[in-house]
Amino acid sequence: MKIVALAGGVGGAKLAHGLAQILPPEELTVIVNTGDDFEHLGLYICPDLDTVCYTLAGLANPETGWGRVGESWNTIANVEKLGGPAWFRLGDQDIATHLERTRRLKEGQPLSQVIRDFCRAWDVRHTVLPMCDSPVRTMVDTDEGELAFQEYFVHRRCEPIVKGFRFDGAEAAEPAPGVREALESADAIVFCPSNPWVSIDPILRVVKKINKPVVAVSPIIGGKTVKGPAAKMYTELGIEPSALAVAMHYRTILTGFVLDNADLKYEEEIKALQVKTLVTDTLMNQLTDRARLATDVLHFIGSY
Ligand code: FO1
Repeated sequence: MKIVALAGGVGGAKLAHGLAQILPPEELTVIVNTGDDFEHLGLYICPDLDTVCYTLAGLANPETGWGRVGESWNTIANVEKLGGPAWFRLGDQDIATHLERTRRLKEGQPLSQVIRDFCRAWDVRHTVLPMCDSPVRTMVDTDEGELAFQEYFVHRRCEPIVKGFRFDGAEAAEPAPGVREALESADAIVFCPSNPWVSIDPILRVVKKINKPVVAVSPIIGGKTVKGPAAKMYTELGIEPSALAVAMHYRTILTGFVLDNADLKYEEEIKALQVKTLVTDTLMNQLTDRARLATDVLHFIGSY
């Protein structure tokens, strides 16, 4: 069964990892949000791509979900000592990724090629694609004005009140090489449990249309997000955060929806949207949970 997974950061990477443990490399393509990318300390940083690649490679920091396992922080500590911007915590091993990516991009290599080469070096055998090669920047409209995504997310710790989002460059962006082909040859598309507003929406804005069955896994469990500000964003936008709100968010393209046992009460309302449902344990606290949830999702798709 050929699957394309759309993913943002940590939650998305976990399910992508689960899918990668079950599907052979030729049956899984992960398309990753690049709206969070930014330039910092002269380096080109792709947090979601790196999180997905490190996770699939078994190199991710298990505590944060982003960055590298066994990391040291000498460089950023010295940047801080010199009075530089140390609010975005770049580890020493991670900096090598940004240095080499920046060098290659400056040479004129497209991001998709850089990621393909990095995946080969890290022994990631499934295909990981950026949503596009041209820069797209997620901008967060807040009560304190418009903020670049990492400024809002990391520097301001998601404190400003969200009023909306803009994906600068998304309309004009062409999907990266391989993205359209993967979507066309897929049996189904899985929206990983990533933030609908700032992880999945930017990808959808770039790929523009999907003509395949779409199964989304809710990133909201019991009204809360496991990690990140999705629930806070729903509240600030005047929508009660819930699995139902996520299903409503995707309703025009959704064929199936996976929600947690804790949200069973929403199943009938989601079914009423003409969406098939799977109610299961969606928390991925342990490594083994990833393959378990991926198996559930694939069985659900297979039962269509
Ligand atoms: N997230 C943080 O909350 N604080 C950080 O200092 C931070 C550093 C960082 C460095 C490299 C990287 O690839 C990711 C990093 N992240 C950090 C995570 C990242 O900014 C967000 O999780 C995503 O952009 C949202 O998906």
